[in-house]
Amino acid sequence: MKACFMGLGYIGLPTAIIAAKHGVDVIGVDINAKVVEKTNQGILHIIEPGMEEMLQEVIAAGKFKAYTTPQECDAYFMVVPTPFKGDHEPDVSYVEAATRAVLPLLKEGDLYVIESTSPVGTTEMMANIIFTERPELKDKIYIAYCPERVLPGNVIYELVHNDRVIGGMNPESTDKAIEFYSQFVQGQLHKTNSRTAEMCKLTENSSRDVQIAFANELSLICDKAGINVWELINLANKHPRVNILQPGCGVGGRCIAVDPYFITADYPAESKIIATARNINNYKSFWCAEKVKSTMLEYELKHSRKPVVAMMGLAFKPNIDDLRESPSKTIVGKVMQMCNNAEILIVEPNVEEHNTFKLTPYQEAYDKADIVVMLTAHDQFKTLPYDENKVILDFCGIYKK
Ligand code: SAJ
Repeated sequence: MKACFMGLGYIGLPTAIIAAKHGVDVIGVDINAKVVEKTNQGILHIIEPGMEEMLQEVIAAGKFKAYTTPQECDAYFMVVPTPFKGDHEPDVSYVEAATRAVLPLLKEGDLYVIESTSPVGTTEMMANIIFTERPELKDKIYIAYCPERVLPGNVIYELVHNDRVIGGMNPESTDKAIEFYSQFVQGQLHKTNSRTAEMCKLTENSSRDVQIAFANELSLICDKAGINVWELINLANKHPRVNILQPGCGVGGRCIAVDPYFITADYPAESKIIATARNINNYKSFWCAEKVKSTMLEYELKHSRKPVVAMMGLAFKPNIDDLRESPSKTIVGKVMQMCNNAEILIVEPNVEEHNTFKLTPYQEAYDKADIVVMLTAHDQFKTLPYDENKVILDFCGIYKK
């Protein structure tokens, strides 16, 4: 079987490489010519441990080649971004463009799969486009939705070992897609229909967002009540049926802070908790920035001089260098705007240079600072002893009990 992956990003490229590694003849397609060129040279344009070696292996074995346009294959996978436009309305135009690009190549017996996170009904919508343009293919090709659910940084393991949900437009399509994925997935492949599979992906990330919002709400209550939220959650989680997540300075990344909007945009009247959770998690970043501001003012009043402030961590979660959609970055931006000439030291030990922020090594920043703001729980920060002489705003539980 020859497979064509449309989109060589954080998910498309690793999936294409792993399929090739398991014996599938793979064509990788990206509209960005630089990405295609780099990929064919064996250079990984994303950060993913172990993946570059595997890319070089599958290129050398003649199992993988990247192009800027799709080539004729037996199976086509849409793994392109689904961002949002306007007021958090999902934008499926990339999925549609990728679908239209493979349309002329489709033939009887082919498999067409969408992996991109998509609003409910997208697979049906694309099937409609396919059959309108190519009516002779009606009931002659297999169409399914199969969302990815891997954690960046652990993709090689998770792509192979995680269970997957596969929803076809009909049972034959589900079976055909399962046949393909079972070539490299060792986790269980669960059968359903396309709408349920689409909703399942949105549900997974919304569930996490709602649970994080609960923890963030607790952190606001505890701040007012004079309770250590980390100790509280730790104690509450001793109950055998309670499992509260950790508060932080907001929710970042491309998935958890985005996917819930795919539900709220289409079902606004019904998705009250999901919408409120989004608002709470967004509000938490705003609250953190305000807290830094008021702490700086208090310091200035007390000491008659402006404090030196260390902002610790720009990445959207611990121990990664990914700053996309990072709440810490937003908070740092807000604090810089309102800092009133105070010295702000910005720290991100996983990044060498940043185009907007001047970075300071973490130990130096910590030593110099009067106010230390812990934004991302990087391991390096956990080595810094709690200094009673500094004001420490620990938004991510570096010093949790
Ligand atoms: N966060 C908290 N408190 C917590 C856990 C996380 O504030 O207790 C914050 C993090 O700091 C970060 C954000 O949430 O800002 C998201 O981090 P994450 O590790 O929860 O998720 P992602 O975005 O790296 O990956 C998620 C995963 N989804 C789930 O765990 C349900 C991953 O499996 C998905 O494949 C991915 O989204 C995706 O592509 O959808």
